[in-house]
Amino acid sequence: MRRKYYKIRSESEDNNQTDGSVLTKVKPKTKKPSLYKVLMLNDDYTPMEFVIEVLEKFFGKRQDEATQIMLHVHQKGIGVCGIYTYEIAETKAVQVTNYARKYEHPLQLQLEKE
Ligand code: TYC
Repeated sequence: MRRKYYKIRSESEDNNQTDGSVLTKVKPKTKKPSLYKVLMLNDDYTPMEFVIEVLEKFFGKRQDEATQIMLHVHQKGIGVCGIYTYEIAETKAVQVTNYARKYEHPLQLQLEKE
């Protein structure tokens, strides 16, 4: 949850409250960046062990988490590896794709805006 901040203005700046002061909503100057899901797609050829390794290496998952995500993707066809800002999500997808191709696996990833 984002907090709203209020600036207390003097009577000379505006007039509203009985004591002469005024509460003015202050707009946050920064915007939260949009987030993107990195999705992993199932295929018939990439070894399960390789997918688990990728989830550990590139997405910082522990072995038990990585195994769960891999099995979810294997059974449902698609699953979330992580959620990041665009640049990071894109970089991870490219790095994993390159790593998979190096070992000649057809593993595919997609980005989806949250
Ligand atoms: N379906 C693959 C197999 O049976 C395993 C796999 C899981 C592949 C997840 C890709 O994103 C994937 N070897």
